[in-house]
Amino acid sequence: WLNILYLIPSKLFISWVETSILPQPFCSDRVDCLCVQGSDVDWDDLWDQFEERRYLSARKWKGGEDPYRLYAFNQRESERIPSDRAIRDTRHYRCTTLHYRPDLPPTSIIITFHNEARSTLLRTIRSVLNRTPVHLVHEIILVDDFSDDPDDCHLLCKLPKVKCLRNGQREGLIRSRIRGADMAQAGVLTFLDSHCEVNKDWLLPLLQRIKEDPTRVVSPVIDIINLDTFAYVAASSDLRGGFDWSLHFKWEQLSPEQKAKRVDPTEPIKTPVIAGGLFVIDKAWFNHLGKYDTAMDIWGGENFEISFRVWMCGGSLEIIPCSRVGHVFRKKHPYVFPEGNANTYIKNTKRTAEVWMDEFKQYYYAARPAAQGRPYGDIQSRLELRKKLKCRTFKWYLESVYPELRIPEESLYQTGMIRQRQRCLESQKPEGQEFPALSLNPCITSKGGAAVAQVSVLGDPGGPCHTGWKEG
Ligand SMILES: [Mn+2]
Repeated sequence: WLNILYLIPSKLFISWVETSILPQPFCSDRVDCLCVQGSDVDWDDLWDQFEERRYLSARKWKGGEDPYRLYAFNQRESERIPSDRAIRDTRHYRCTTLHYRPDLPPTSIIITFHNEARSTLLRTIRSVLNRTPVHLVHEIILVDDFSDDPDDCHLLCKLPKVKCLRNGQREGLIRSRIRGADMAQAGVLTFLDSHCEVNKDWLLPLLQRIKEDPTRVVSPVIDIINLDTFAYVAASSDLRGGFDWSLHFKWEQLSPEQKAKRVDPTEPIKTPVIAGGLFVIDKAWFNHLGKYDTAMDIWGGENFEISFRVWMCGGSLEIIPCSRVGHVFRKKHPYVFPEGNANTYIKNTKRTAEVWMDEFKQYYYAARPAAQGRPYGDIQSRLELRKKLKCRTFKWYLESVYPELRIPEESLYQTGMIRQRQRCLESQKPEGQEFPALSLNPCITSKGGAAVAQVSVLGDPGGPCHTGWKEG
């Protein structure tokens, strides 16, 4: 009778599963939504069940509205482009000749978002499902950080491999990612933004580097999805992540010497910091290193913290030129920071400087005087973590990983007040304006120190130079 079982068409079996245990999303508490999916279900059937048009039309751009208003990219254009559009393979042609081991480990893909455009979020997921070998994606965990409409996320867990977690309050990127990571069942974590499109074979070279050495933390080359047209544009693969003393991230060209050393364009590029949106890390290594600093809010600065920690505590960071993922780079954040954008960035970077930068934090404060005297919470547990992991010093990091970062010469820097009799130069940021305005006001001194708005830095014009300001 075994033979008879073999004769039952598989399609028949699937139909039975569909109608019995499958898969109306279970979202009763309106918080988490874990769809029950049979393991043998045909992807095509799941796609058929997912009503894409209905999902997309519910929150569509309405004619006459500013298409940039909600997401700070062109929502209308995103909606015009199909969720499964083809994109150009932007890798170096040599990448197509590489072979990857057959025993690469599967990964849990974690995508966090807050009020993302449905068309953009869906395209991110669809690109992953279309361009990744099935057996390497254990699951796609969406973490909805308290978006206005819970259905943005919930409806998507009808899709193959997709699970949805919803925060009961706004937590920010950092705590949301930890929540996703803690839920993840695979041994490797892949963090993606919610406005990406992965390119051909993007995952294989990343997993291969981690399989060979799990202390590596690896990023793809991040191609550019144009925020106006959604055109997919190749980024240079001769870039790495760098920063200045104010902890402002920037892409840097490899130096001519570094370029000369690179005989093979498919070779990984060691990078001092990662941009932070997209990377792959071994789950046990992520946990061992202390995940993320959970006291950081919303967005920003966490990429420095994890980058310093990885390098100083025994790992390394790499950009893999044969892995390409497109990302919509925006000019501003589409969402509000409850504490204000600048305040949040200062708090997060200040925690990073205080825990990881040793005596070099003075250059951070010199470059970002507004950070002086700002509250930044308790860092005791992070200091203990650093001690427990026996991490190296920031001096070692500067010498071994980022010797190109110039240490400012003391003599070139002066911090203080610019004073004319009883009046001091003051920088104030008028409400709603991006740049601070200067004026002369009565000098303010509190507890022996100058008011932040009246501290100026005079320094070498090539170096970082910021003036503290007061939010108007
Ligand atoms: Mn992003």
